Amino acid sequence: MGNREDPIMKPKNQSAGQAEWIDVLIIGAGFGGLRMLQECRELGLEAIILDAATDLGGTWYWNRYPGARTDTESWAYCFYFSEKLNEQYSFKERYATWDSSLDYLNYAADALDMRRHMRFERRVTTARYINSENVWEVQTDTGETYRCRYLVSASGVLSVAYKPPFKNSEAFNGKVYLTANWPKEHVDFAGKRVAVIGTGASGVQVIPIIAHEAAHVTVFQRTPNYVLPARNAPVTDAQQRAIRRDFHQMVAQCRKQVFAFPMTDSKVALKSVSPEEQQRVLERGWEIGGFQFAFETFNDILTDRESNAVVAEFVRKKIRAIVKDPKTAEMLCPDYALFAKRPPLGHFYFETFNRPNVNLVDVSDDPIEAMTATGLKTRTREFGDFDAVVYATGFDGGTGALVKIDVRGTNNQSIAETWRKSLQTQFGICMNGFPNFFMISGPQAPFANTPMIVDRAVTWIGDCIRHVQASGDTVVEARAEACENWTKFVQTTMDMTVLADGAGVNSWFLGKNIPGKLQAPLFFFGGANNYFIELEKESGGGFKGMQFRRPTIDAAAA
Ligand code: NA7
Repeated sequence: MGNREDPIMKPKNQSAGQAEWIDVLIIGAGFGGLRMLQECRELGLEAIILDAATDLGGTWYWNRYPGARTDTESWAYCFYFSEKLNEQYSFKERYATWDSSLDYLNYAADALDMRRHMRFERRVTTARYINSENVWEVQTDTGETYRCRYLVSASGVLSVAYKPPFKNSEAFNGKVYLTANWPKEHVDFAGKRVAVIGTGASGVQVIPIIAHEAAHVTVFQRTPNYVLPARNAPVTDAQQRAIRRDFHQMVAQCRKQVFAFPMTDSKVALKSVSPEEQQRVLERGWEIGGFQFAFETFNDILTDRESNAVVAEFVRKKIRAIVKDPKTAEMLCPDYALFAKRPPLGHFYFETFNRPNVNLVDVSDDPIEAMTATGLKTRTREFGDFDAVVYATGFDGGTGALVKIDVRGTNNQSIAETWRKSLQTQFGICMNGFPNFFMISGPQAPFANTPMIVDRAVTWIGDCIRHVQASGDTVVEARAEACENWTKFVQTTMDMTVLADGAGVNSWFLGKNIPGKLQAPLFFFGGANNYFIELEKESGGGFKGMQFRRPTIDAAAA
């Protein structure tokens, strides 16, 4: 048996170069990184977090554009491991703004005294696994080298912004903003003529806010979205008391829900009720707002195309009823299945197109090709006179952040090269050929309420490390067969839903939004609840999908 008192035997040559030894090196100071830090404490391991930003926050550090907020209820967008932590915190609104989310993360980091384990303004550039020593050697853009036993990536699902490479992009004389990398200073749009490119969740949030301030906003839309009404509201004192009282029920509810939201999935199939009842239930869901519209109404919206079509038409009717100009309304109506793309939550999004200072340009058949000194050109038209262009054009999701780091495994193979050929993981957490390396919300994990996915994944990682320590081995790696099986399961479960239709509408769930990217399901959509069950089966069953061993002594290095 291994040494349980001192689980990590530090390599003897830790002084090699100027490398600093740490048991666990975590990349990223967002929800995932902080949750992992907490787990390391429970494991008795020394950990540090490295982050490129000047402070913690991850997504909420970078996406500080006006209107940015969560699409999950704030009281369920939290750390779940400590009831006490949340008892002392007051959630302000149903959906937390970016700065409220940052406030919560800062509050948690301070309350748990985590800050001293974080180092900022360091971007991890390379990470190499050294077989003979069973260590990861990690380098940063500041020239630091670290050596660690476990490398954990909490680098984010949507952290590498995508900016389309329009021709002459330097030609524009006005200001250029990216929602995913918004300036810290206030941006004043008063009296300005603004172009917004992109109508995904970020565009949908930023457009109504800019429209209130700017002289004019031109929205360039490639694909319309099913924007569901968020129905945001302040959290009242009575609600706050109920949130505290019902914390454990809320956690249990999230664990059972398909997207880990604090709601209860409907047990009724749309097809099983009359058309009148369908409309009545959908109307109620629309009034409640949020993702309750999709999950608390009927249980076959994601899996039955005919049921989905009824709900899609219901939303289109709402769009036509809200938007006064019939031509604009038609442009805003999606014609694909609801959920084939990630439906955003809106805060008076469709209403914004009734404002006299907002117009919509459809670029679906006439793509934007180039920037000009005053604006942009599509294939057939030119749009000028802009003071600012806002790119809300999405992310290289799922794999983007890790591909940017030169991560190399047992045979010096890089993650980027591996994923260019094929994406295979065990639960989106670990991979064959990359020992002692874990991803929090990596590709093929569910895309759902992030803090809950993070919480379950980190619990699993913690259990896996405990298993290593108890076994006396020091190397843990996913078995190739387990990764193949998980990949098949990810594909099969996706094919059972309308999300597979995303292939036809540039869905970033499938990597379709990034030219040249491997096209494969980047997320598990077989239900967050089922994912949690799979994780528990694997850890409870002794980690059969993982290989535990001693380090391989490589002849060249010996
Ligand atoms: P999304 O959802 O990927 O949205 C990006 C938007 O940008 C989307 O409307 C794209 O159109 C549009 N886009 C991208 N490239 C172009 C070009 N070349 N021309 C015109 N329009 C373009 O990213 P978000 O940041 O909004 O949201 C991502 C997630 O972050 C979100 O779901 C939340 O979970 C948080 P397309 O639809 O591809 O035709």
